[in-house]
Amino acid sequence: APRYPRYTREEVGRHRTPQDRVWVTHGTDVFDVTDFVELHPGGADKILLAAGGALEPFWALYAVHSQPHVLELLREYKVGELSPEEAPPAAAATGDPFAGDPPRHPGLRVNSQKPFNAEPPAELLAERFLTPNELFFTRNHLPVPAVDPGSYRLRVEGPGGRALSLSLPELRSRFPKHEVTATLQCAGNRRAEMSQVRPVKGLPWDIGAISTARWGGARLRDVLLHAGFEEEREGEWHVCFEGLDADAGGAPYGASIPYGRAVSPAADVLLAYEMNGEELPRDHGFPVRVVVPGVVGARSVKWLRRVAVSPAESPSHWQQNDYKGFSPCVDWDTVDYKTAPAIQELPVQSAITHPRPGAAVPAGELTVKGYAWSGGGRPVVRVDVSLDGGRTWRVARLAGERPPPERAWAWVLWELQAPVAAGAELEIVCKAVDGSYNVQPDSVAPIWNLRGVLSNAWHRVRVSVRD
Ligand code: HEM
Ligand code: MTE
Ligand code: MO
Repeated sequence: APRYPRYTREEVGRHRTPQDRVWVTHGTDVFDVTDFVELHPGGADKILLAAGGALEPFWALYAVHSQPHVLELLREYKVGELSPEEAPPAAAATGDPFAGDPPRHPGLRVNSQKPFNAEPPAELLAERFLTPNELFFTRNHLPVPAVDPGSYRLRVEGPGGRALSLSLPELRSRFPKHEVTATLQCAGNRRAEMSQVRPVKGLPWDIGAISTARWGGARLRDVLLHAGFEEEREGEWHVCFEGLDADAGGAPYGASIPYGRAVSPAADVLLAYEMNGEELPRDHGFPVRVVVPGVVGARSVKWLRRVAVSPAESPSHWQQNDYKGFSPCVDWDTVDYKTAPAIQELPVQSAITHPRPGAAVPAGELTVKGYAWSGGGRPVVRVDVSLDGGRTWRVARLAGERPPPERAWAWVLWELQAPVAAGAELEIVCKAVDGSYNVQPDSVAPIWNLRGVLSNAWHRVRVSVRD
């Protein structure tokens, strides 16, 4: 007879809170770590992210756990083993266009499974300057295409240049590898706050539809110049991108950027094949994606199949009829997408990642943490934090080095320490200022829009201080 009771993964999954007991698995062992949660050196909030499931995907992000004393400690909490019949889940039913999607990190907060849309939990979002690939937010409109890197070709074409068809080895060897650290943000980041004012159409992103990576690839500029396109062109020109993901009618995901940005050496636009030193993960565009620093995520087309120079913007739905901003007075009966420009550079943004709304924080020294970023390469020059709803302010400490002027493509992480008294109710607020002295609006209602994009009002988090 086994020394320990046997459990299924489903049974383990019912233990996710201290009330229901906190269970985790490691290998085939099951642990009840409820009594360790408050003792965890990395914090109770982090350990709870793994509650009800496997520790390995989280420990893979924090090497501090690969020490013998951590496993020894864990062993004390063993309560069972996984049933031997616990096989990996059966392959998804055929006919499901999403059946070929890649596996994902269990820590992601999923806003939609099919297509897959997910954000890192706020507890991990700004822990590191570079977001680990497994936690980088994912915004897919369609199933993830399965691309054979051997037969992959990138087509480049349009009037004024030679047509190219580049294999992956050609893209890697013919053009110098250029590396850029850039933040991508979805136009819908923080949409959930906008829906609280009035319902909007779209995924209810919290504050995590933003992430930062070090991207490596060929400069789009180098590829265009190699194809013979001139640096200066008369008239209006755009560079259109198409993905290998297509809707039921065969229309690919597409977007475009102005020609000037595409060829500018200062704009750092990449055809990226690397993300944080690894090959691009499937969810983020394997084998090649566009990265347009300082510009809304929607233009950084993944699974890139075609680059076309054109006198018109991309005809794609996502360029023409989505990702545009409107007045709060415009509704679904009156909206005319032709009247608004496509979003390119994004406005200044910031959010509080710690503490979380509704938290009860200990009295004494409170640490408030968050991120701030602005579009167009504008640096964040200051982040103001208030603990009393915006009546009084302090200046947060910005972490990291000063970015090159006009090329501040990456977010800054910031922190503020302040004493807080037992029993107090705090409304923590943050707002950032960029290099053009652009500021965030103080409230959501005046920037409300029917698609819930460009949501960048002061971020407000209410917490209480424990007695
Ligand atoms: C640190 C145990 C789950 C994040 C530690 C340390 C131990 C530990 C013993 C201190 C290691 C040292 O400094 O030598 C455990 C156990 C877990 C667990 C037994 C599960 C039962 C998690 C999870 C996360 C996490 C799920 C993240 C999502 C961290 C972090 C630290 C840490 C960030 C470093 C804290 C610091 O040095 O400031 N953990 N951990 N842990 N853990 Fe965990
Ligand atoms: N490219 C393709 N081919 N298909 C897509 O659905 N989504 C876009 C953009 N590129 C998308 C795409 C949107 S709206 C965003 S915000 C970013 O990819 C997200 O990139 P990520 O999933 O790597 O975070
Ligand atoms: Mo997006």
